[in-house]
Amino acid sequence: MKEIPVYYAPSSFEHFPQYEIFNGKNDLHEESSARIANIMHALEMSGIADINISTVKSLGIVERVHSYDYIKYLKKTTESARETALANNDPIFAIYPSVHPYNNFGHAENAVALRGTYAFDTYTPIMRNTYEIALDSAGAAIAGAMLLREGQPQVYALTRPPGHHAEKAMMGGYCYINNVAVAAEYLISKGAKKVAIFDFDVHHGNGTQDIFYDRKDVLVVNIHAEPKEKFPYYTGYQDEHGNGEGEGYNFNYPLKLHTEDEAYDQAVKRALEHISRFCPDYLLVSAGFDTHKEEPIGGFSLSTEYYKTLGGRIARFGIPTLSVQEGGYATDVLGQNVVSYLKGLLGK
Ligand code: SP5
Ligand code: ZN
Repeated sequence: MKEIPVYYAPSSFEHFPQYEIFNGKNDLHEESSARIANIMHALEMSGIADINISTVKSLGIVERVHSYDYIKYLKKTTESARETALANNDPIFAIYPSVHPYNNFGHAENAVALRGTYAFDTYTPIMRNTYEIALDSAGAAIAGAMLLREGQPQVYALTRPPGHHAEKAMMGGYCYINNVAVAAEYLISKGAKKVAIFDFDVHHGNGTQDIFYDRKDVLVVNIHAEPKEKFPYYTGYQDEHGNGEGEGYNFNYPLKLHTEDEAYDQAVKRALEHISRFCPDYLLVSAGFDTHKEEPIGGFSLSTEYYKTLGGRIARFGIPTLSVQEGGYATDVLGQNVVSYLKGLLGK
C-alpha cells in the first residue's frame, strides 16, 4: 500500500543551470537535476510513495501571484534564450543580469536593464526552457493542492525548480515562480478562507513573505539560518511581522549557524504554535532539506532522523497538508532526508 501521493513534472529534469556568478566569477551551480533524480530513487526504494506525473497548466493561477510584467519578461526572455541557443547550437546558453536599477523611473526597456529589474541576484539564469519548466513545476504544486481538496491528508509535490525565493516581480535564489504561493492562491481561489505556510528551508523564504505580506488570509511562518550570515541577507529578520491587514500574519525565526536537532526542534515548536492558533483550512510546507549537516550551502547541522520528528510534528495538527520541495543540495543524502520526513508525516 503506497501511502503518500507524490506529484512531479517530467520537465523538471530538463532544467540545466550550469553556473552561478559569485563575486564576478563562475561557481558550480548546486541546483542540479541530480537532486530530483536522487529523491525519485529514494521514493521508489521506500515503497511509501504513489508517484504521479503532473500535467496541470498553472498560468491562470500564476498570474494571480506574480505581476503581469514579470511573467511577460520571463516568457520573452526564455524565447530569446531559446533563439540564441538554437542559432549557436548551444543548449546551455543562459542569460544573467548585469545592471540593477538604482533610480527606476520605469522608462528603461533595454533588455540589459530588464534583466536587473526582474532579478535580485546573479544565481538564477534564464535558459531556453525556463519559463515552461517553471510553469510545470508550479503545476505540480497545484496538482498536489487539488488532491488536498479531494480529502487526502498528506501530499508531496516534488517541485523543481524551487520557488520560495521568487517574489511577485523578481526571480532569485534559483527560483522563478513561487510554487507554494501558487498552491496557496489556488486553494483560496477554490474557497479556502485561511491557508498557513510553514517554510523550513535553511534560507528565508523572502518570495513567499513578499507575496503575502499585506494579507491576513495566508499566514507565513519561516524558520531559517540568520540572514545576517546567510542568503537572502536582506529579509528574514524577527521584526518583519506583516503590513496593514497582514500585520501579525508573518513570523520569522532566524537561528544561529550550526544549529543542531535539539535547539532546532525547540524553535520548530514555537514556530508551529502560530499555525495551531491560526486554525487554517490547509497547511502548505516549503520543505527545504538544506538544513542537513552534509549540506554544501547550508548552515545548520540536522540529522536525517530529525526530519521524521519534524514530519511527525506537522502531521499532528491533523490539517490537510501539502509539502512542496524547495532546497537541499547534498545530492547523495537528499532522497533519504525526504523519505525520513515523509515517514514522519505518515506517522511511521
Ligand atoms: C531554494 C534555495 O535553497 N535557494 C538557495 C539559494 C542560495 N544560493 C546562495 C548560494 C551561494 C553559494 N555560492 C557561494 C560561492 C562561494 N564560493
Ligand atoms: Zn534553501
